[in-house]
Amino acid sequence: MAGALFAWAAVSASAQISPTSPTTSWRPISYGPSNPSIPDPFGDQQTGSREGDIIGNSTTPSFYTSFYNGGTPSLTDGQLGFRLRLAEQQNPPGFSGAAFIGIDGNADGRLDLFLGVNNSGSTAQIGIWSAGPGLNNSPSTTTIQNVAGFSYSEVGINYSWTPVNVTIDPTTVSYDLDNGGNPDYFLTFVIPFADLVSAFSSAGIAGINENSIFRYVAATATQGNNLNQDINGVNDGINSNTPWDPLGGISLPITASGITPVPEPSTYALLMLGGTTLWLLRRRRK
Ligand SMILES: [Ca+2]
Ligand SMILES: [Ca+2]
Ligand SMILES: [Ca+2]
Ligand SMILES: [Ca+2]
Repeated sequence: MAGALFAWAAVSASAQISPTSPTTSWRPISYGPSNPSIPDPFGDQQTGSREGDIIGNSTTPSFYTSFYNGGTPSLTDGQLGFRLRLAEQQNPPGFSGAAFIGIDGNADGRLDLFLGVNNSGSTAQIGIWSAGPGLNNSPSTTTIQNVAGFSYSEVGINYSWTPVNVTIDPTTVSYDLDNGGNPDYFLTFVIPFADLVSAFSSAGIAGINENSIFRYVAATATQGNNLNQDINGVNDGINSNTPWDPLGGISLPITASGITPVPEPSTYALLMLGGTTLWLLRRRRK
């Protein structure tokens, strides 16, 4: 697979990630050939305020990643960051909900771990949570452990809640994409990559490194143990039992370091077709 990778100009790989750095040093995470910029409609959050409404359209990404390789030959150190575009800030100031990035790290369609921010309880934290006992292959089967395996205080070097302006998003065409009358906000967080590798190992997935191929689900929540607010790439769908892939709620494969793998087109088409066919067969049998 490594030979099939093409090098992406990794603008952010050589410097520590700054949570307030401009979007030009972040990579949009793609959900499909027709959705290169990961749109998500505004106003489709199922509960809670518009502070948890993920927004993006065909020219303005809703979801970004950034990777720093640690400046060493090791493939398991450095930092991994994520950024979501949300519709607005509501009182009180600061991000008051939760946001999770679910990762399928072994290509079986099931989310294995969740990275994210949980400001919904008494202690605001960035964390890595194990998946719970559910199937974790669709919104309605997703479960998240209550207690984080790794947690971090939110400080300037790993967290930012910043209104969208010309400094942080120099290329945007609108600072208020949802036309709600209030500036959009970026929620950005960064975790040590070695802790993610360790969490995967604890989840029974060994050998994860910066070249491992992930697929991401991004969602907001009003509480820490499920995805009950807004799923990126999907209009509504919070209670759906449609698997992530046919639902459109999971990214295309991307390495931890932010490179898009290029599989043999025929292989990839077969994989996609296989997953969808299985799902259709299963539905028909009900
Ligand atoms: Ca939305
Ligand atoms: Ca998995
Ligand atoms: Ca807005
Ligand atoms: Ca959505």
